[in-house]
Formats: sequence, C-alpha cells, structure tokens
Amino acid sequence: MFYELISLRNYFKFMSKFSRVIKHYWGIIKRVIDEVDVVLEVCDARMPKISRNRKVEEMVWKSGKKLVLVFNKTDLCDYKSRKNGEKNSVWVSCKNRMGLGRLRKILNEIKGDKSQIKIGVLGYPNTGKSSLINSLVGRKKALTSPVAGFTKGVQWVSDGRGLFFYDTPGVIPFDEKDEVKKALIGAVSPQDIKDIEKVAEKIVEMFLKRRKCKLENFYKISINQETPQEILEMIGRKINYLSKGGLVDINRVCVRVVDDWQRGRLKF
Ligand SMILES: Nc1nc2c(ncn2[C@@H]2O[C@H](COP(=O)(O)OP(=O)(O)OP(=O)(O)O)[C@@H](O)[C@H]2O)c(=O)[nH]1
Ligand SMILES: [Mg+2]
Repeated sequence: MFYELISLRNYFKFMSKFSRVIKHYWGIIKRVIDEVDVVLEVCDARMPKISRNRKVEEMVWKSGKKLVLVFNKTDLCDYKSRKNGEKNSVWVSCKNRMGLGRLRKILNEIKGDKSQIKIGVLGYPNTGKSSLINSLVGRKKALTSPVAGFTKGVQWVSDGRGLFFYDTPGVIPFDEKDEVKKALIGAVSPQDIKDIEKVAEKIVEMFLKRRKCKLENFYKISINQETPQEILEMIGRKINYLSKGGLVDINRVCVRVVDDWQRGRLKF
C-alpha cells in the first residue's frame, strides 16, 4: 500500500511535469505564429498525412497568417504519385536541392513590395527544418544566433534579401500514443522505442501497400502472402540475425529495419 501510494505520487508528479512541458511547447508555437508573417510547416514527404499537425495548422489559420506546407525528403519516396494538389504546398528535397526555387518564389510573392518578412519554420523533430533553412539561405549561414529575449532554442537567420527565418527545435508535442508516428518520423532512435516490433511491422506494412518490390530488393527476399511478422523473420534469416538455437533475433531485426528506414537507406 505504501509503495502504491509512492508510485501514485510519482505518477502525478510525472503527469504534472509532462503537462507543463506540453503547455510550454504550445506556448512556443503560439509565440512563433504571433511573431511571423508566414509559417512553413515542414512535413515528411514519405508520410504526408501523419507528419502534419492539424492543431498547428488551425492555430495558423485562426491567426490570419499564411501557411505553406513543405513536404521534404522527396528523394526518399515516389512523391510524384502522392502530390495531392493541396493549396500552397511544395514538395522539396534539401538533399537533392529540388523544389527549393518554387518555395523561394512563393515566399517572394508573399513578401511582395515589403522590405522584409518573417517566416516561422515549424514541424515535428527531424523533418528537416534546419536543413530547409540552410538550403534556402545558402550553406554558409550558421543557425547559431538566438534572438535575445525570445524563447530559448528558437533561432533566426536571414537570407540577406528580406527573408527572415525562425528555426524551432521540433517543438510540436507528440501524444503519448503517437510512438509509432514519432518513430517513423525519426524523432526517437530505435534503441529508445518501447515497442520496436510494432514500428518495424508498420514499416513493412507501408511497403506492402505501396512498393513491395523495394523491400524485396533491399533485403533480397521474395514476398508472397506472408504477414509482416513473417517477413521480419525472413529478413532476419537473410541478414543472419540469429540467436542461440538458430532462432531469429527478432528484436535485433526490428532495430535494423527501423534504423534503415530512419536513415533513408530503405526507401520507397
Ligand atoms: N534524405 C534526406 N534527408 C534529409 C533531407 N533534409 C534533411 N534530411 C536529414 O534529416 C535529418 C534531420 O534534419 P534537420 O534539418 O536537422 O531536421 P530538423 O527538423 O531541423 O530537426 P530538429 O531540429 O531536431 O527538430 C538530418 O539527418 C538531415 O540530413 C532531405 O531532403 N532528404
Ligand atoms: Mg533543427
């Protein structure tokens, strides 16, 4: 009973700290939106739906500011078939420097005759916000000048021609139940994922739905009617991730698959 009370107390302590952090994050997002003229929401082109945050979009619309959706990392997917005609959206690859001209054009159109505009860059961690800013302003611009008095961790950088970018450190809070989403976006490393099997299975499922052959070619396996779990076992046997007794070390296989996905080696 005593221990139960202690753990209950810890639980409430944790929850109150957790909700303070969440409130703090939403506070940063609100301040960025208030401060800027336009918001770039950076999403992952491999998962256009799940890497967007509707609450942030709603906040931008309500504020009357302009919103541009940027789907980054198109080099990792078959993005041409996924373009959904969303208004004010741009598909880019910072790595291959694709789509950046179009984005710059949209921003300059918004700027119009004004001498400068402020652009807030928001998005889940690891979607490529800092890379995007670097690509737009030129690699030599360092993202190391925090604005005095502004929220710690938010940085700004100018392109020298009137575009001022606010970089934010991936502050959109995840729901506790969003572990899979967090893992797919790469906001948490494979070693820290609680249910790594669930995430690896989700990755396999996405390939079965969209590009089975890419998974087959990458791991040199041949898939017929197997379930995601069976496919992970096939991969384990192929890459020789076996434990004592010749059984597949499924945990190690899942870590490997998630790592291959997060690092962009395994792509659509
Ligand atoms: N393949 C590929 N990788 C990219 C692209 N853009 C960024 N990355 C990679 O994605 C990872 C995250 O990039 P960052 O620019 O640090 O992402 P971020 O959104 O600023 O991350 P946080 O600041 O942690 O929220 C890095 O490993 C980048 O090299 C891209 O267009 N293609
Ligand atoms: Mg960053």
